[in-house]
Amino acid sequence: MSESHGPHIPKDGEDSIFDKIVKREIPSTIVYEDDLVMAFRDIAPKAPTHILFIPKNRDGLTRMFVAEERHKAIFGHMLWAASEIARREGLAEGWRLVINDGPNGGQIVYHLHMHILGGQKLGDF
Ligand code: IU
Repeated sequence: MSESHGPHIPKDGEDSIFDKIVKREIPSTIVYEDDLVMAFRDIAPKAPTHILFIPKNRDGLTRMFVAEERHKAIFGHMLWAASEIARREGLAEGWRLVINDGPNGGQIVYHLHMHILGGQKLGDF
């Protein structure tokens, strides 16, 4: 990470950090990929299993708050992908799906993504 602090907000027409991961310009440990989504291990894991997954085509989805009608299908697909990734990771004991949205939600990277957290009993919040 070049700038580890502060939000990573791609400018119009520029790649986000996660776009660069999709293009394999930044290395990552990919755990799942299909036509629409890519999942990879978080570089600073907050649980034994910590996976991020993203729409490969950001299509304006910097954050959940700006979602439009046309994004309904990708949200449905991402929830299905979450269940598939959880099964592949052996998270039968339970896990958590998290979306941090906007400054108060603690969002750092402005390319919509979901976190899968598991591998231990997770704390209350
Ligand atoms: P957030 O939901 O925007 O707060 O989460 C961003 C996550 O992306 C955070 O857990 C980082 O550790 C993670 N991450 C990463 O895995 N690889 C990167 O190059 C960058 C952030 I920048």
